[in-house]
Amino acid sequence: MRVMVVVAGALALAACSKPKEPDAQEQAALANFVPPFEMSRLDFGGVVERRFRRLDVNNDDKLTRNEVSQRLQPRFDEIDRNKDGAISNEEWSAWMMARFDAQDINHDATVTSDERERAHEQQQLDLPTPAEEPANTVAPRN
Ligand SMILES: [Ca+2]
Ligand SMILES: [Ca+2]
Repeated sequence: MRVMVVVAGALALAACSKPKEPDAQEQAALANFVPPFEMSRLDFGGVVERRFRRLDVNNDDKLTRNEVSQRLQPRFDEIDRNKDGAISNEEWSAWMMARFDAQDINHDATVTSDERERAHEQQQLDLPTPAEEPANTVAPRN
């Protein structure tokens, strides 16, 4: 019965839609196709934690100026809220999660391709993604 309904639906659709060739615009869109991006706040929290661990080369649970990337150097003092010259895990998470929330325009705890694109246009910081900080890159510490 279910199959019948599906077949009938497909036939109805086929009857309605006129056959058409993909135009140039459509072909370009296909060629430039980027899979939709979606990152949950929870996933991002893990990414942020793993990046902290990776950047903290000397394992002292804080990031000093020489441990943060070139790109983050100008933001160092902003991230180091208590101005003690080092970024604690809490300061790091608070700042990174605030960046996430700033990009999550509709506040659904997910940053999507559209929101990311908007952030790029506004030249906001590129958020690290799970692909950049996969869960298996950091060996457990003793
Ligand atoms: Ca450190
Ligand atoms: Ca600090």
